[in-house]
Amino acid sequence: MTMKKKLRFLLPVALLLGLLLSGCSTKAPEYNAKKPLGPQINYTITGIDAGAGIMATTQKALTEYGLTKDNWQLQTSSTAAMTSTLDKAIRHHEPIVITGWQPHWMFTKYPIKFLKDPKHVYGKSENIHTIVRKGLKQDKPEAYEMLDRFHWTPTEMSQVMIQVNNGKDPERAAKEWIQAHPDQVKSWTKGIKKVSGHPTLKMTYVAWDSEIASTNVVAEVLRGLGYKVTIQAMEMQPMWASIATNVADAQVAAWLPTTSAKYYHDYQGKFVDLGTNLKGARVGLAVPKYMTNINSIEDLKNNE
Ligand code: PBE
Repeated sequence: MTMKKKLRFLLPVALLLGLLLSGCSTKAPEYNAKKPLGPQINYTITGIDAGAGIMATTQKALTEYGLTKDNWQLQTSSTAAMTSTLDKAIRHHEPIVITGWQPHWMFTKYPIKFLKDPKHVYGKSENIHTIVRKGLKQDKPEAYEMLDRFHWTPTEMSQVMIQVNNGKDPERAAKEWIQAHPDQVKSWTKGIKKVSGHPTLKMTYVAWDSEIASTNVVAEVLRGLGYKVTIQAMEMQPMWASIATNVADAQVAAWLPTTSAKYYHDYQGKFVDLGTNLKGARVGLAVPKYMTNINSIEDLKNNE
């Protein structure tokens, strides 16, 4: 084939391919503040894993704000799937409503805002608690003392989370954070005797970014005290059960008083609550800031 002939053949093929491809990319329309929001997103809130407290609370919010009447629904997925859907929506300026919480890097990485919750369905304020098994104080007093003292700020937790989100191994990220914050770590361990013989200590957690960060930091500090610490990721219900049945020693993943309320009550009396390890967490619904006319959960309603 001559060059000319080749072109005569290839050009229509390329054109056809181009047409086909552009037809395939079903680009959703950009957010339109002048139109009702519901139909633009099929009345769907993008959620995370079914076991998360935020999912149960969001179901409750749908009922309490009268959104189920409009057929609003909550889609189950995972944190990773939700943040990648959010990423895509933001790149294309599309409307989206997600289940959001802080501390989390989604609020640093993306221009998003919490929706006001005038009925306080998600609670007024949320803290993270440390929960240990009964008898830990007698069996492993040094570990108990450290766990009791452990506390940090949302900013500090975010420092570890960002590193892990950037691809760093969580144990490495925890070690580096500990090295960079010797005074903070000293306040959790000062005066506690190192234990001998490498006694084991088991922590359980749910693999949310916040809990990956806190659990790894606490595990590393306890290793520094001489414990042979294992950490095991699981769903929320087995995590609470593991402490209640003495299979595990501690977890630092109890978002309270609202998000983990169900398990806190189900297992009441079968664990020891060591109180807050992080103050000022927040849970709710969130949208991109370019959705300027949507500022409260109430705004999802009645806007047709
Ligand atoms: N979260 C993060 C969890 C707790 C930690 C808000 C996704 C939840 O149970 O919903």
